[in-house]
Amino acid sequence: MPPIKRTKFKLAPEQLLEMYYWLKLIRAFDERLSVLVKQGKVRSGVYTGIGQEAIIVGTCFALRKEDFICPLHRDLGAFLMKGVEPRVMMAQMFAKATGLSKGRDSALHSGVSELGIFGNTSMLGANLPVAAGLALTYKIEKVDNVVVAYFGEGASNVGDFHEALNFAGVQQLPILFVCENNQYAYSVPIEKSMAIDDVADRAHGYGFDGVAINGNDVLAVYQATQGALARARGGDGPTLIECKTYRWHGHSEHDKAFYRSDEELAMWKSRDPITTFTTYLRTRNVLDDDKTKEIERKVTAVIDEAVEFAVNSEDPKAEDAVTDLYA
Ligand SMILES: Cc1ncc(C[n+]2csc(CCOP(=O)(O)OP(=O)(O)O)c2C)c(N)n1
Repeated sequence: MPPIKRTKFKLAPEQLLEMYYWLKLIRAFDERLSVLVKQGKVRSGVYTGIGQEAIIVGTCFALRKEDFICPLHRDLGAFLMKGVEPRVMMAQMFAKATGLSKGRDSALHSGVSELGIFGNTSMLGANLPVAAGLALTYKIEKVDNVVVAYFGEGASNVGDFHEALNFAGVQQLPILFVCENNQYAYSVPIEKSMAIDDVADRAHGYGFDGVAINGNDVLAVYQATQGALARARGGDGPTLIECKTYRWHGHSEHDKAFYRSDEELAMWKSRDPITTFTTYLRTRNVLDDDKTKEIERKVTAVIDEAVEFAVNSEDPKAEDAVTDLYA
């Protein structure tokens, strides 16, 4: 292979390839789920994040194990990057006894506290005040961990969002608010729900920085996250990073997304975060055909194994429904 050209942010070629692997794995996980749901094998609503992978990879890649994330319905990839095994995540979507919540929720609300993953609730924005509370704990305990809370641009119109940002700004909390602005809240386009262009501007009203970036550029997301994390760890409070992106599929797999045009989808597909990053890696000689094949083979093997595990796992037993309950 020709010599590797200097790459951004002092990331070693191995780290860039690791990012590439995660992008491919998360895409493949969602794509497989999309097929499985149509085959009637998935017992959960499926809200794929296809097209938005750079946000999860760029943010999670910058985290320490101790940092906490509060992911959304579209962020299964964040679970994987934080350390949930793909087979366990798949079993979760199949509502099997081997899944994270042992088949006892609708699959999208489980958390894993040992891995720093907060279980989200269905109410949009409701995770944000909880995330701020978690960040307050870090401040009180004087540890330099950070909380990363994800939300959609739709959720930024909900009261909880504003309360959480206000509190985080007043308390200078170590928290990073990551907006995955995929242009639609279900069928509602952003211009019908907001009178401003950038969700990022909302941070200024609460006394901290908000930046709007290309959410399809994994390195831009990584760079913005690194800066925000350094400020949070150093006691300089929160940051809002708005990542402009697009979801390729409907809101969920049962939504055909007739409310948007083919041209719009095609335009955003031309900005595919994986294709863009592939070009970057190839022009710098970090990635070649052999490496691509090797990574693709690995991804397929991981997903195949995950599906096999989920298919062959036991269903939950009725009598176990009352275990693990809090009094
Ligand atoms: C408070 C509240 N209102 C409405 C809903 C119904 N709902 C679920 S997802 C969704 C759209 C969310 O859009 P956004 O926050 O932009 O995230 P995205 O799904 O686009 O990633 C809506 C309206 C809800 N879950 N909670």
